[in-house]
Amino acid sequence: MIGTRNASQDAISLEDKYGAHNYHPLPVVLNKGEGVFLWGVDGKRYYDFLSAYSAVNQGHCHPRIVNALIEQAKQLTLTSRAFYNDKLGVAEKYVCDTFGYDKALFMNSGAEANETAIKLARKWGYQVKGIPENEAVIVAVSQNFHGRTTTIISASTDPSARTGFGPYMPGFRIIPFDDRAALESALNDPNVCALWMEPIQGEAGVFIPQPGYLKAAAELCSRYNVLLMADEIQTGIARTGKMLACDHENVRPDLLILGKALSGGMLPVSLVLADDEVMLVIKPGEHGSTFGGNPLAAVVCVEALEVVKEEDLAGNAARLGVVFRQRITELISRTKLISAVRGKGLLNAIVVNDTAESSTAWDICMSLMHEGLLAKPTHGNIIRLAPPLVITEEQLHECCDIIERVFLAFKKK
Ligand code: IF1
Repeated sequence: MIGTRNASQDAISLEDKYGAHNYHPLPVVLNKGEGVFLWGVDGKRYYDFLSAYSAVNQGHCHPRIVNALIEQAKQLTLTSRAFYNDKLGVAEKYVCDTFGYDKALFMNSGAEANETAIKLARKWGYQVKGIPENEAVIVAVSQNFHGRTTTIISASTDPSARTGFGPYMPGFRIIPFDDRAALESALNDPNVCALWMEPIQGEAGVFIPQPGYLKAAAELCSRYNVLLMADEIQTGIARTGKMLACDHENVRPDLLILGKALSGGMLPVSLVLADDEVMLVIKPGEHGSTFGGNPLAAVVCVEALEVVKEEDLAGNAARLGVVFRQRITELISRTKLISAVRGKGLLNAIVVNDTAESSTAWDICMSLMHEGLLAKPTHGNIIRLAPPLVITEEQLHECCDIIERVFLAFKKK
């Protein structure tokens, strides 16, 4: 055991000495993943209740997706878009058919997909809506999270995401999330080209808007000729119990932004889907990326989505999400430490009954870790709980037993 303790400490020390300090990870060093499980270098097995921020909805190292990756990696991984390859068009057709759009633009990170959507919306605003050049406005909502680039954080209301990184990109107007009146007054500005939001706010702490808000937003966008850009990078790919969170209200965004589980956690793949009127405003040479649309990502993306469909991960997430929230609701009646549980499908959060500045949520996650379950607080006192969507009901109950044990035994510091 000494050996593995040193292995853990060595890994942590290496990152501390040679890596940027842009994260504060839980003190666990992992070296293996399979399905809902992760293993530490000491051989301890954990349930993963973060799913790499919903990038491994299909479970860690899903064999079908790994095999697709390996076979393509032996054949051809990257051509750049200077030439065609035999896999990208197949993947573009597959995602257009899957999500119901005319065209797809593959990128790599979620932030890049959001940046792509911003460029498409602005250019559509000038060329189609007739907004005067350089005056396009994109309406975003408070407590948003769309990525870490300097343009994206220009629309952020989170000081930790934006402070110290100015000057900021102009052209964003922030309105309160889940506020219909604010929507109406913002969208009737003729210079507004798009409304940009997550259907459910993940990073903010799993905030679900009032029923009908998304539908109302779509209707107002249609009335004022504004594009609805839905960032489903975290809520998409079956996480909330339907293929897309927008599906819960039958809303079809004008730009659909995907990432994370699009590759089952194998490699960065992101995507913007839109119809021709929007997508074709970008002409050859006006946008791109070295790895965007590479054949390896294209093959992995198709297999990752096939797994979601064939294993009915949305149905599993819907069904087990109800079981999870019932279990935690029962627990609330037995502890003063939880003030709420909320979520949709298997994107859930527990609100710890303490201040955001307290270390209680962190301390609880440390106890969960010792009991074999990995989760991490977001924004102080909120613990996001999002296992891979391949989890079984039996495993979910075992995890709820762990959560229950930890909360009932926990003593605040
Ligand atoms: C970090 C958060 C989650 C996202 C949504 C775009 C992106 C993300 C809705 C950007 C990425 C990740 C980024 C990672 C931690 C994680 C996160 F806490 F930061 F906000 F999930 F909630 N839209 N979220 O959730 O995609 O460029 O990362 O591929 O930056 O700390 P990316």
